[in-house]
Amino acid sequence: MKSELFINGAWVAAQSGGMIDVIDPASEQVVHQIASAEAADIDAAVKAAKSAFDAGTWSGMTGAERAIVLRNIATGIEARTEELARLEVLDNGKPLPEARWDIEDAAACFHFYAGLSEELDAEGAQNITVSDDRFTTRVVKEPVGVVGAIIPWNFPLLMAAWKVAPALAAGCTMVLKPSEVTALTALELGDIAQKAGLPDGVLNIVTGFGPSAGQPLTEHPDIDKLAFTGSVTTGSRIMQSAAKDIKNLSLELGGKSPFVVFGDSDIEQAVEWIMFGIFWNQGEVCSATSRVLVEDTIYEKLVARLELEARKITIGDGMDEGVLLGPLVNKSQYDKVLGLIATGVEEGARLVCGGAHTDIGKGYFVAPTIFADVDENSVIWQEEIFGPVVCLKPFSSESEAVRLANDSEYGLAAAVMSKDDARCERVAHALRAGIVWINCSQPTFVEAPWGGYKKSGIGRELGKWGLNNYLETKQITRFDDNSPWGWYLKQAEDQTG
Ligand code: TXE
Repeated sequence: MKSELFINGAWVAAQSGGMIDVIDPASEQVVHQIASAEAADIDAAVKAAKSAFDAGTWSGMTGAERAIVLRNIATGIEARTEELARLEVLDNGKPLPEARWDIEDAAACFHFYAGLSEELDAEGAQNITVSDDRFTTRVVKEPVGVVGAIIPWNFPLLMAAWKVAPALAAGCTMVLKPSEVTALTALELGDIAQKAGLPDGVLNIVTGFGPSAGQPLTEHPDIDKLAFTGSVTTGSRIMQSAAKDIKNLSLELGGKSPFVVFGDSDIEQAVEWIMFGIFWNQGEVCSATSRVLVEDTIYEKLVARLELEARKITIGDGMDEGVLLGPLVNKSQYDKVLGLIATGVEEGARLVCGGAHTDIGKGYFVAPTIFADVDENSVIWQEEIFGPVVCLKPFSSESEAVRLANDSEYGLAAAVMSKDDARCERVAHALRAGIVWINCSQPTFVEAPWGGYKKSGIGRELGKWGLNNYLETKQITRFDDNSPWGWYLKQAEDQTG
């Protein structure tokens, strides 16, 4: 396991010598330590990224040349899938099969952006027609420069891939700051990238706390673009830092995504997608469908079926066979989720099942938790909980369902289920969210745009939209006529004559 900072192709200790404990959330034991970077380390990392960018060792390559390295990174990740998946479980707590999925998706992300990097070459300069035919104008795409990327703890390597792969494909250099809670696989990515042939200084990885490492990164004058995934509070703070130097910014923040289930739905299918939508990854998913609106004709039946299935979920150490729900990531997330469950009870919502899971005796385990009859103005209906807690509420008409679904400061994702295709389409358009799922919840594809409306963020990751995040658009206009332009001469003539 790596513990040092990866700066300019070398593994170095934090200048202050500070370290952060790595805690296994299933056992609550300290299993490792990682360096705690501060402003001086961040400065060194940004300088390395800027020198690499200015030298053009990466930004000056063709897309096809960069694609070779990106594919090497992808195969480097694939070759270490099992080891990386186990590190993810140790760090984050998620069940091993889900961790394997993350690692495979991270590798797929590098493969995908290798392809887009090659397409950038093919796209080349696009000629556009302008209104004066004596001029010709081309539009070219160029890397935005030095990127500062800050990521959270819920999908550690995958969130790194979502930022590193498109940024590198575009020709940017970067400093990546993983979450202090789950940095182990991001550090291994540095090793994999170096072995894949990535030039020194192109990708720098610094571990550290938000205020002491993240903040100086967001404020550094040599950073051209900030890419962040995390909470709204931190996203807002980062936006303020970015404002000072007018840094390019993309934000993927939280969600409180609705799932609208109409009365004509197959109840078994609805229960399965609702469960996946909220209990997958312990509910620590920005797009988790945590507010479920159910048509009153099937509401009680669905709540009962959901309870039955939720109680069957095997809870335990993510390393153990058959476990479907691991511990929450750390003590502070555990306390936050249990605090919100207590708030829900105080607010008068019906607690169908769930709460702290204490059978194991240690670890940050929360049982699948279902609240029914939740008031639309309550804290648990409006606030992101980020745990295995689902809130249900009945509705009696399509317009009421859409109004309730859209009554949120977030707008990341939403889902609708019905056998009536026309209704699904209508509702999908009416929902104010960046991602809408019909008759399912959560499928995510590297080819498709990902991001939210309202407080859920700015910009889109993944697909070609994700690449555009890291590209500047430049017009090059030339005057092709040999004769004088004549504008000044004409003005002078008009004035004198
Ligand atoms: O997030 P933070 P936290 C939500 C979720 C969760 C809550 C708090 O509701 O319960 O946020 O989690 C870095 N300048 N999401 O506190 O603070 C930090 O070091 C620069 C939703 O872990 O947003 C980490 O690398 N950086 C979310 C990253 O920001 C700072 C996923 C995320 O941490 C910083 C995670 C600062 N001042 C939590 N302060 C999603 N959208 O998926 C912190 N950081």
